[in-house]
This record gives sequence, structure tokens and C-alpha cells, in this order.
Amino acid sequence: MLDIQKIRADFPILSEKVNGKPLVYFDNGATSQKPQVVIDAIATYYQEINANIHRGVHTLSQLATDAYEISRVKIQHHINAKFSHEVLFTSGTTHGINLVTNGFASILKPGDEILVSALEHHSNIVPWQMLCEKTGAILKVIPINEEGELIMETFDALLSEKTKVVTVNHISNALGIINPIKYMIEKAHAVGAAVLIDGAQAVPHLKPDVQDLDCDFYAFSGHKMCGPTGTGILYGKEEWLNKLPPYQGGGEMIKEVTFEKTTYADLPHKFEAGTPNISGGIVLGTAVDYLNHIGFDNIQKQEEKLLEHATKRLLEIEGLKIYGTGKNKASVVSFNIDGIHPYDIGSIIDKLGIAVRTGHHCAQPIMNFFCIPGTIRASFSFYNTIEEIDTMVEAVKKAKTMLS
Ligand code: C6P
Repeated sequence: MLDIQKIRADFPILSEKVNGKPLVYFDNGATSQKPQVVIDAIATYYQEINANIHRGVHTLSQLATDAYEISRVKIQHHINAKFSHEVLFTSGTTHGINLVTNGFASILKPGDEILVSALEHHSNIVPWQMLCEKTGAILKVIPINEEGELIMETFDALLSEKTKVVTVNHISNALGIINPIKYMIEKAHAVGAAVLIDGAQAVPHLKPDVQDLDCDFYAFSGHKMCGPTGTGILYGKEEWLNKLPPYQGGGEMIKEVTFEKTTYADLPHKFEAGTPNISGGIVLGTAVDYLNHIGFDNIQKQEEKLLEHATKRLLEIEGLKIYGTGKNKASVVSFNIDGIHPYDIGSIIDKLGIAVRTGHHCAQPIMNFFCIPGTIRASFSFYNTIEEIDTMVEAVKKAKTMLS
């Protein structure tokens, strides 16, 4: 059992007051809070080893390079990638997905098909639409049912030899639904399609095993898993990363440059042009260590308790509807109250110190499916408590009374 109060003490912001009330932070889907070890590691980097990496013979540059590459290996082991050069540092999930879609521009032909799920964040829709515009490929959508689950029969039927890419999130940010990605990867591979998994909402809750999943790409953000903002990882299978052209040209991604011809560096450097977010990359490793120290089994147990309690308590409120009622769910509750705009509830409970996200959550097609403008989304982390959920439920009741 986790000692939640002890864990909470690791996060200085959790003892802050907001609008004069103790902070109840339920916007973990947008970004997680940071433990002191992560905050300290950022300062330590700048105080002790700040230098540019892969460039200098001097000691500081070597120390910074070593720390950066050690972090890459740490993340390789965390996601069980076969090689450390399959782990690319990015600025986040959005960057990782765009790197892949940019690469596929030289691979796809008119009439090729890309299957994207109806549960995607805009970051995993728009880059594929842009790719279709460039290449003449066709975007097809894997639909959802009323529970917010992807309809596998339709997915199976959409797959054909025309399908070149399948892309789906591991966990939906708007509804918390966990998708059957292993099944989908296997099916997609059976028709020869590549698979990109958007793991942005999965990595705070579980440890993905990219070899076991057998995905071709797995993109995620560091800031949702206790790491700094502006950090992320794109895992890509070696064969795919060798096949794709570089995303950006610049320093450190080359072997040799002449005006006649430039040759590119080996992986992972081919995809890491320019000075990266060095402290961010190093400290993402610190965040991964921190989460592993807590333990993903413990994280899941705590979050399951929170999800169960929140679902039960919220459903006590008359007129409240939860979106995303499928069986496999992460600790996210997306809801509305009959006749009340989600923004109004969010604004009132913010005055009571409670941070939730309201709106379409950058997933407008899901809102269109349910014919709603948006939802109130409470997304929980292992450092949240049952008492905080009760506080939120009372606040929502109060807001409902004020707005009815
Ligand atoms: N979702 C949310 O509140 P970036 O911004 O690149 O770190 O992550 C983009 C992204 C991609 N995919 C999914 C499934 C996501 O949830 C997100 C970010 C946040 O739900 C901010 S919009």
C-alpha cells in the first residue's frame, strides 16, 4: 500500500492554496505535477554540468553528453526498446507524431489509406490530414460506440491491402478509455500496415513494453509523467527509423556536408537536429526513476480506487452523465450535468480550489459524436486522494445548485 501522504509531500505544489482553498489538482491529463527530485534535478543540471552535448572535448560537455545518453538508455529500458538508438528525444507527443507523418510523405502514394481512431487527440488527427493533403492518401476513421469504445468489427472491416498506417491512442485523453492496441497492432501488421501508438495518456499510468506490443512507433510526452514540459520521446523500430527521411536539417544530424551532397548521421542523431532540450532530456530520466520507485503496480492500484470512488460518488448527483463508460478505463472521469455548460461548473469549482479541465479536450470529433460542446474532465494521479474526490463532489453539487 502506498503512503499517499508521504508521496504528496514529494510534490511541493500540492500543499499550495488556490483561491484561498487547498489545491485539489485533477488536471493530470493536461500535465502532471512535479516531485521535488525533478525540480531539484533541473537546478543541479544548470548549477553543475550545463554545456552543449555531442560537441565538445571539454569535461563539462562530456558530462552533459553522458547524462543525456544515460537518460536515453534509462528510457530504452523503461519501455523495453531493443536499442537505445530507437529512442528519440522530442519536445512532446505532438513533435513525435509530426516527425513520423513528415517521414511518410515520401512513402505514401495517392489512394493509400490511413486508419485513425475516432478517439484521437487533434495531435493525432491533424498531422495525418496534412499528410493526406500532401500525398493524396485517404484518411479513414475507426468509429466508437456509445460507451466510447472503438468498434473492432468496423476496424477489422476497414483493414485492407490499401491500409498503410494505423494510428490510435493507447488511452483516450477525453474519456480515459484504454484501447485494445495489441489486437489492433497484430491485425494492422497482418495487412502490412505500420502502427503508431499515441501513448501520451498511457505513460503516467503504465509501463509500455514496445517489443511486446510490437508497435512501429510509440510517441509520448514527458510532462504528463512527472517530467519537465517540452520533453518527450518517440520510439521507432530501427527499420522504420532507417527508412524515414530526417524531419529537420541542421547541426548534429549529419555525417558530412558539402554543397554538392549531405549525408546523414546514424540513429538517433539523424532525427535530433540542433541543440536539444538537454536538461529536459536528462531530467525526464529522473522522472522515470521516480515513477519506477513508486512502482506502476502501486500507481495502478491507487488510481483504480480513485476511479471507482469518483464514478460512484459523481453518479449520486442527479442529472450527471459520464462519457466513456467502457470496461477498460484509466483514472479519468468525463462528465456533464443536464442543462449546465461544463465551463460554468469548472469556473465555480475553480473558485473552491479544484482544478479540472473543461471543454473539448482537443478531441472535438468525440464531442461531436456525443452532440455536446465539451465535458468536465477530472483526471487523477496516484498522489490524489479519496478525500479530494469527496471535496470535488461536494463542490460540483454546490455549483449545480447555484446554476440550476
Ligand atoms: N493532451 C490534455 O489535456 P503534447 O501537447 O504534445 O504534450 O501532447 C499532445 C497530446 C497527444 N495525444 C494525447 C492523447 C494527448 O492527451 C495529448 C495532450 C492534453 O488532454 C493537453 S491538450
